[in-house]
Amino acid sequence: MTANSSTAEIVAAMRSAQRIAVVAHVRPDGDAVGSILGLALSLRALGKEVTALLEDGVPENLAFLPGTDTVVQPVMDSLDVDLAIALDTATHERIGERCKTLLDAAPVLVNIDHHPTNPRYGTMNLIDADSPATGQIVYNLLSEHGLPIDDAVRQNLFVAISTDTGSFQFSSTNARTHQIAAEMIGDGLDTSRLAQLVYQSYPRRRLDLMRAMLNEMQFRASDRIVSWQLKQQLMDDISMLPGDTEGLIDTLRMMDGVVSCVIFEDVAGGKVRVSARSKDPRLDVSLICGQFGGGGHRMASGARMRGPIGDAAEKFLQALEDEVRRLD
Ligand SMILES: [Mn+2]
Repeated sequence: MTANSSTAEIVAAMRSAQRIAVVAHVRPDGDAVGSILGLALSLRALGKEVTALLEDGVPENLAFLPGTDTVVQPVMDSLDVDLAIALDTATHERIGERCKTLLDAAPVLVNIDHHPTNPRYGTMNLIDADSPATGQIVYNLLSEHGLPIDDAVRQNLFVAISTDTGSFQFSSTNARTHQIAAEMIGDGLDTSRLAQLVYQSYPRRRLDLMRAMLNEMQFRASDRIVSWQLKQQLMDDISMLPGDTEGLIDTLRMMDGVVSCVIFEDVAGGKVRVSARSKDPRLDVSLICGQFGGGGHRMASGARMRGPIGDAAEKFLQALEDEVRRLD
């Protein structure tokens, strides 16, 4: 596996470029949106022309973040840049088909990510699997090399870190994560306001989803596995929007004794999106997702399976149950 480029080399590439594109993965989450905007706003303050690209645009729940009005979807025919930077994106394909086509012409691709399975598809790579969020890698990069960090940059990177750590609760959270939050608060960031915007500003749809989930969730392996199937019918009934499900799975991990939770979701093309979490470090859900062509982190992974959703769920849960029983 190719080694990481030094952060100095990566910052030098950013400083010498004039036109830069930043991009993250399809179905962007808080870390994806916060990381591209935190970096984009800093580079714009340096005088760079930065295009922030997201195949699927910004989900409604993150639209409050500063700079989201500058994010564009890849509808143009071509994009002339000196440098492209992919953030939080575990495989090259996950930036999305149209984004990939547009950015294939970029002479240099910098790949900054924290997924351990990232195959280092960039010309330059900065993969830090010890960072709980890509936003933490970006903040370190900016602060170590004296790149501009203002309140708008902080808001984006704080939300990136907060969402990917489950509000600083997951085992991936480390001392540096809290140091960064402390630095940001010391510099005047209003984290309570951001927490309210991220975690206490859901639309009614979110609670409708949650109600359905609590009604329909299923337990197995002596209540150590809890799962839910989010079906197309419910999405239609409540007019669900992208982003409505972000973090929903964390409700399933609330119960004592649960070691793994899984949400299955109908997606386009008769496929089923699987999101799996582990609460026990001995249980590596990325291996189970790997059996179905997916991957991710040890404690948080995903996969895409062929539908129908009930069949996919049964296959996945059987494999998961086998692993959970091995913990005995
Ligand atoms: Mn992430």
